[in-house]
Amino acid sequence: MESSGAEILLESLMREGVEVIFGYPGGVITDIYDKLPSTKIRHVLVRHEQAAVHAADSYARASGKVGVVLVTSGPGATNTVTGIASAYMDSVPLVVLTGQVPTGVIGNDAFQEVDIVGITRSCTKHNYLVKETEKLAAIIKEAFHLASFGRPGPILVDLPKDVIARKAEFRYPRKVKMRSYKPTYEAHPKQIRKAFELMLQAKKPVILAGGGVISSGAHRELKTLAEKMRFPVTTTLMGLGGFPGTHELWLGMLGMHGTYQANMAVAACDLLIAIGARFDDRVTGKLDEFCPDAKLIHIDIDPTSIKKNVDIHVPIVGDCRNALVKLLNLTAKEFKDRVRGGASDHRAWLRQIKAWRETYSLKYDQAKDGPIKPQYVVEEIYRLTKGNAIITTEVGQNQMWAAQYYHFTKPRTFITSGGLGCMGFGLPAALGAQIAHPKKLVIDIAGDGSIQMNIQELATAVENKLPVKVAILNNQYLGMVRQFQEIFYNKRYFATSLTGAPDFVKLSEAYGAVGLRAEKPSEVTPVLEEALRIKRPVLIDFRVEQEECVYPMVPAGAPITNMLLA
Ligand SMILES: Cc1ncc(C[n+]2csc(CCOP(=O)(O)OP(=O)(O)O)c2C)c(N)n1
Repeated sequence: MESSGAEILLESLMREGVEVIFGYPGGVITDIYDKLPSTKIRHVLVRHEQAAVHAADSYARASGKVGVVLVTSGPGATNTVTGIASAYMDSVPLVVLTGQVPTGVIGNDAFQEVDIVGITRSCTKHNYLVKETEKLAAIIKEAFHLASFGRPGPILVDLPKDVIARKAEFRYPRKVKMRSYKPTYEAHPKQIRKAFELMLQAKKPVILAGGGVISSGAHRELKTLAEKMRFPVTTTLMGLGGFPGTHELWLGMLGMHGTYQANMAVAACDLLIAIGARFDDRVTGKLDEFCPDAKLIHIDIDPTSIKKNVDIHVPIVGDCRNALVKLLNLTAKEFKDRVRGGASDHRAWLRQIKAWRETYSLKYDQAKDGPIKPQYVVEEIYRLTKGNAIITTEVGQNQMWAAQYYHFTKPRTFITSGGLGCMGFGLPAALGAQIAHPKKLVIDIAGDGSIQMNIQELATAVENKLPVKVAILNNQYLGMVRQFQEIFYNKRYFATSLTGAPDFVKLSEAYGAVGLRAEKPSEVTPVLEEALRIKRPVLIDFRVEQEECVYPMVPAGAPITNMLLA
């Protein structure tokens, strides 16, 4: 029996175990929407396609599954581009399904036609224009495989209207046949041995963990290795949660807004073991002064990521978890006689780190009667949730304060747009995470600028009964840019003041959510407690100190030891 392209698509998605689609309908995909209610797949109707992608992205990060998006052609498709680029930069597995005009009129400037395959070529891991209904099932199978296999990333599948409408035999392939894409999962034993020897010789070692530790599920192995070797650990923004933020070997985050001890340790180390991190400029600062005396080991599933930005002494291509398991096997076998025998004695180094730690680079004063400090709000959120919430963020100071003052101890609990840094991410991301974990507490730590980029998703939260909390650190500025203007442009503030913002409490109520406000330090805790009691979406407007800055701060392009401390 033959099925329509729409039926083939939906059946294929079910075979892939898809439970939820974040989407927005339109003319060319009405056939799919017509059939969607008769499947077991849940559809979440967002209010903007960009939000659909962020929500699916966050669902993927929180659950470890592939996120799925369905949108129409033309404007529906172009609205997804920011979300796709963000997922691409952060290596998140997504399948984005876009509608397309009928194959016969592609290239004719048909109504709502856009070359989305061309547009997204550089920000997808791969993309497809499906020309024949017969090939649809195999392409969907391949898309899901590609999204999560090797280095994860977004895959776009463009679906012309006639391909969706036409009928074909449904045959779902059992296996993916691809000759060209064969990522190396198994880390090479010789390279592992070389890395291990360097680890034994190191007097000043540091481990740098990135998002790859989380996506490969290597956090337990990382902790065991660090503890066995007594190596201090720092992470990138994307790596937060990959190592417990309360551990004695934890240095704090590295980079532009990293801690004093993390930046000093990396600059002075003689061995840096980078695991699933890609040496972004926000992490390295000035490249030629980035750990100049160190040997570098780099473990990454993506060979093109190795040696891209920095020179590496021991490259290890493979899955982070696989490589760490192999390293642990060596330490287990040779641990007693060599590690304990003093081959890896770096006690002086750990003492040095302790001394750096005493600089307390993460500090602020909350005056009793002064304005609310944004850092205090984040610390209170941490204290009241006991570190058990999933935190999403917008972009800017709010994102950095969340990263610095909420101590993440578990993977997949900090969800942020790291590589692209796109404002408007946090609220839709909170929805995606809440759908992945209905019983968990999900909080979006937001800025008053960013939240206005996708605030319409409060409607999605209310409609879908997603009890997310939004904590706006409302400084009435595009704070991070204002901070740049304060420090580097002699306070010449321009286009960063956010006067004319709505009354967030009323706006929240208008959407049918709860709105709360705190204007004094004494109100922070009671308002948060109230928000946590309410089992509905709540938005809290924290009126915080307007000109607070994020410290430490390394000026862009400077070496990471060049920290402004307050
Ligand atoms: C889509 C987008 N546009 C512009 C920027 C540049 N940008 C980075 S941070 C920032 C300010 C963010 O302000 P707000 O959301 O109020 O957060 P705050 O820094 O005050 O916490 C801007 C404009 C961006 N990252 N993303």
